[in-house]
Parts: sequence; structure tokens; C-alpha cells
Amino acid sequence: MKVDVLTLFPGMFGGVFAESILRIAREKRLLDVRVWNIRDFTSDRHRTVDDKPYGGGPGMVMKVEPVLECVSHVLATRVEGGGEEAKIVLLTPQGRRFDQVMARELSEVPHLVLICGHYEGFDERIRLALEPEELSIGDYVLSGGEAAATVVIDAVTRLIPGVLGSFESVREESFSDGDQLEYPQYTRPAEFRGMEVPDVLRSGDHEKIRAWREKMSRERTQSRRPKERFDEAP
Ligand code: 6GU
Repeated sequence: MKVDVLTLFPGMFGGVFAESILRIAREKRLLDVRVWNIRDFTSDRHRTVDDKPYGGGPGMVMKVEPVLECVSHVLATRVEGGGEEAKIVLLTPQGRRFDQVMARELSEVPHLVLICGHYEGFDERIRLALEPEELSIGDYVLSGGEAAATVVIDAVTRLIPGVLGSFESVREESFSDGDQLEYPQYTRPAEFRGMEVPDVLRSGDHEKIRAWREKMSRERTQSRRPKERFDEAP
């Protein structure tokens, strides 16, 4: 999968692509991620990326020209041989709430272009011109879309076939699309500061272990995600 990240703050991505699952996915050539500085696509002397809102009000608005120039350049240079179509995603708190189902959908897309917002928002003509999918990672306000883009890339990359080993993939399946929280896990030592690993996990009785884990999952889901699945608007 190709991923292009368009941002005013490329430095915010620092080392995230060089560690853990993202590093492995890149080494396996299953993820090809590039970060682009929108400011490099300005044409005025001051390299202006934002301006005051028409009609007044606080804050600054991201200008339309640098974003569209950057997107055009990315599409022209990264889509080789008239290849696959790119999915353009705008990261904004007004977007559709990102979840595991969406992560799975996006993991099947060959090319993602993620545009990170900053300031008070985007000039509306960015939306009109690109007709992007708009995503939010939750109901709180981040100072920009960069942290959200990192979250989306992580969640999506681990679902690309071949990125995780088969053991982890099967585990993922058994908690299909996040409708159940994880059961408690333990590793050695069997006792630590008086806290013991539950006997059932050391019993060797696989049916009992499966039943215990299922019960713990259900209880944890009940107490930590009380009914939210049924209350939420579609
Ligand atoms: Cl995608 N952007 C910003 N600025 N804030 C957010 C967000 C995105 N998702 C949740 N909060």
C-alpha cells in the first residue's frame, strides 16, 4: 500500500515509521509511506499556507492553492503507469468517526492520500475540489491532523495481509472488528508481589481456558463499554 501524508509539520512524524509494525511493513515492502510538506507547494515569497477567514472570526484558515498543488504533485509522481486510483482522506474533527471497520476497509485500498488539517480548518473549496472522505479519530480536538494520521496508518497497516504473522492475524479475527475487549493476559512469573496468575490458565484444560477468557472478555466489555454499541447513532 502506498500512503502519502500531506502536512504543514512533516517533523511531527519523526520516527514513527521507523519502529515496530510500521517498520516491519516497510521492510517487507507492504507499506510505502511518504510525507510531503504542503508549504513546499506555495508560490509566493512568504510561502503562505494560511490566511484570515472571510467574514471575520478567530484563527486562520488553510489556503486552497498549496493543498491542491501538493495533491496534484503527489498524484502525478506517485501513481505510476496510470495505475490504481488514490483515496483522498481529509483528517478533521468534523469527519466520520474512525473505527476498526473503517480500518479494515482502508486496508484494502492500494493508495491513500492523507491530508492533515491545522488552524481553524480548511478553505471549503478544498472539499469541493477533492471530494475527500473526512475522518476524525474521536470526539476531542487535536491541534492538527498529524497524530490522527499516525493512528490511521498504524491501525490500517497491521491489517494489510502479510504484515502480521499468521498467529496474530488469527487472533485479530477472533476479536472481529473490535466488538469485544481483550481478556486479561499473564506471563511468567506465576506469582509477583503476592499476585498470582489465575489457576485456570495453568491448568492445561484448553476448553476451561477458552471459557474463562470468553467470560472475562464479556465482563470487561460490559463494564468498560456499557451498552454504547446500542445507543450510538449509525
Ligand atoms: Cl482527524 N483532527 C483534529 N484536528 N482533531 C481531531 C481529529 C482530527 N480527530 C479527533 N480530533
